[in-house]
Order: sequence, then structure tokens, then C-alpha cells
Amino acid sequence: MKSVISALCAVVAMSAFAQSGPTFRTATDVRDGVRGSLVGTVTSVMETTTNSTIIVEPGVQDIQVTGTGFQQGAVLNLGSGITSGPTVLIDAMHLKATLTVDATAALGPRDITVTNPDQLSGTLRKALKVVRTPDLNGNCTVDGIDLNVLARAWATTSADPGFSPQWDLTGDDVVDGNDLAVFVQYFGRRMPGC
Ligand SMILES: [Ca+2]
Repeated sequence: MKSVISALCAVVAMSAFAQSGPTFRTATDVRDGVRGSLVGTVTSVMETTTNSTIIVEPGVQDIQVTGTGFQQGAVLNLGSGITSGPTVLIDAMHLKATLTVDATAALGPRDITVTNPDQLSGTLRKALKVVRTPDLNGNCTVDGIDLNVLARAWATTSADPGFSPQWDLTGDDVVDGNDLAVFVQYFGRRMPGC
């Protein structure tokens, strides 16, 4: 009987620490012998100019991260080609930071990891999506001239002669509605950091 009770206690204890979705690791939180006191999550990330999950390369863009358990001095990691400036702690549920996306950053979804000063960290998978800049003529504003370029490139693919990867904002080798969806996020705007 004793072993059954022990097993039950273990299951209950494991359940108490089980989290759905991205979580801060609790296994390494052994400060003061207390586990789980700083458990938290990263629930969403937003680029604050467009209120979207799109970030452009190359570009300098501000993001806000939402979750729980954030601490002053938390550090962000978004993988190769993206660097984050120091985070600004708004409160335990919100962080702000400025990202610099290199011209060579890989396109596509990016995970974000928030690491607190005590090394507890949480990750949200596919939090942001890196795309090519919709400022196709490089004058820092996304306007009708850029739209004209996109329209002329419409429905072309990487197999077409004269195809320019610059037109394919999403990097999936075709210029289509997915690229237009990216474009409209920035239409009429000055590119941040440009
Ligand atoms: Ca595309």
C-alpha cells in the first residue's frame, strides 16, 4: 500500500508541474530548494508597428513579448541572423525589445526564447515570421511604386526567366497572395529603422 501511495504522490507532483504549451523550465529552479515558484510562459510576440507577427529582413523593429514570469534583465534569443537589444520590462507579463534582422537572416518562422537572469527560460515556437522587406525600391516607404513592382511580378515563380527573389517576400518561390498579405501590413508606412 505504501508503494502505491508513493506512486500516486509522484503522479500528483508531476501533474502539478506539467504545463501545456511553452513553459519556463522548472527542473533547474532549485533556489531555496523550492521548485516551480517562477514557472511561466511565453504566449505571444507582436511587432509593434504593424501589430503582426511579421518581421522583415533587413530591418530594425520593435517587438512586445507577452507571457508570465518575466524578470528585469531577461534576454531574448531568436536564432541566427537576428539580434535583440536589451529588453525593457513593462511588467512580469510584458517585455519590449528592439530587434535587428540581418540581410542574410533565413526567411520563415522563428522561435523566441526568453531567458531570465536566473537562467530560467521559456520558448514559444514559430513566434515570428521573417520575410523580405516590402520596400522593393529601397526608399524607406512602402507605397504605390512598390505595389506596381509586386503587381508586375504577380504569379511569377523562381522557375521563370528574370525572376527576382526580391519580389518573393515570403521566400516560397512564388509571388502570390501570401506576399500581398505581407505587403499590405506595411503599405503606406515608412519602414521602421530605415
Ligand atoms: Ca511568396
